[in-house]
Amino acid sequence: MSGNVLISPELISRLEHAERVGVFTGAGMSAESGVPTFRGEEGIWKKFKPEELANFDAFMRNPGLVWEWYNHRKQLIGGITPNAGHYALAAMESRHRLFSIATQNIDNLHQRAGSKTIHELHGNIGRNYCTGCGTYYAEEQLALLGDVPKSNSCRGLIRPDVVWFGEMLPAGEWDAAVRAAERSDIYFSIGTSAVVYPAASLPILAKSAGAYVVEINIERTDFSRHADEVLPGKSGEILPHLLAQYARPTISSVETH
Ligand code: BJW
Repeated sequence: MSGNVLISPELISRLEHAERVGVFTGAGMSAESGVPTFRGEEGIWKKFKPEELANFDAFMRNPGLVWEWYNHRKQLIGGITPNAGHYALAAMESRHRLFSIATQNIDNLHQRAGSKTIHELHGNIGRNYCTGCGTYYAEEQLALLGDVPKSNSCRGLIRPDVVWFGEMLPAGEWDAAVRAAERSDIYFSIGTSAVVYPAASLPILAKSAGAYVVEINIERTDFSRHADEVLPGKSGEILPHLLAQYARPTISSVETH
């Protein structure tokens, strides 16, 4: 329970004075909204094989299977809403001069909760593009193109705009996330097992650049021992509790890192 989590007076005081706050989120952030995480007993990778679903070669070998999986997840994500943790982060944004979220999640829930500065490291399940000509296709257009959609112009396979294993992260989003990590006074690592690179290097980067780094997770992770403070528990409970603990006037225009 969040009520039992000890948030240090140091963290509260730091938040009250922090100009630059960076946040890094993973699947656990959306777990309380009903999005399954990847690892752990109930994780996606217990039921499905990443090597069959989350890399480009697998997609080219069996696009129907990969699309079936993404359509299932699109449907699931379409039927859920952001949780109290997403809303707390959105509210925190207006309290600090520089505030940004680097998310590994593709579910759009930070956007839907009202967060403005978001760096999507692993793409977004709501976008799709052609592997041949690069044309982007909206969801409504995709619905008209069948189970294995192909581009109208070049007949190339259309794929979800997500980052699979072995693929580079979008350069602009990555560079912005690195900049934010390097410039933060406080950096949060929330709901991620911190095992997938290069994303998992962000909290380490923030720490080496001098940030006070806080982890929020229901379990200990590879990163826990590097954190200045670990808040054990659910992000949907801890973040609203944290927000209620510190007072800072809201700032009408927030700059990005
Ligand atoms: C809660 C909670 C609650 C639960 N509250 N907490 C060998 C060969 C090839 C590549 C590699 C290799 N070795 C290393 C690599 C690199 C590879 C990598 O890191 N692999 C490791 C797994 C070994 N990385 C890549 O390939 C990346 N690209 C890259 O490196 O490019 C350079 C390169 C180019 C060419 C060749 C090689 C390198 C790309 C990584 C892309 C990851 N893609 C996915 C799928 C995205 C699309 C989709 O969703 O369909 O991204 S995989 C999956 O893992 C997804 C996630 O974003 C990512 C991270 O997972 P996350 O978010 O941390 O989730 P979980 O489930 O792991 O953790 C959830 C946490 O929440 C847990 O800790 C819970 O305790 C906690 N929790 N409820 C708080 N309520």
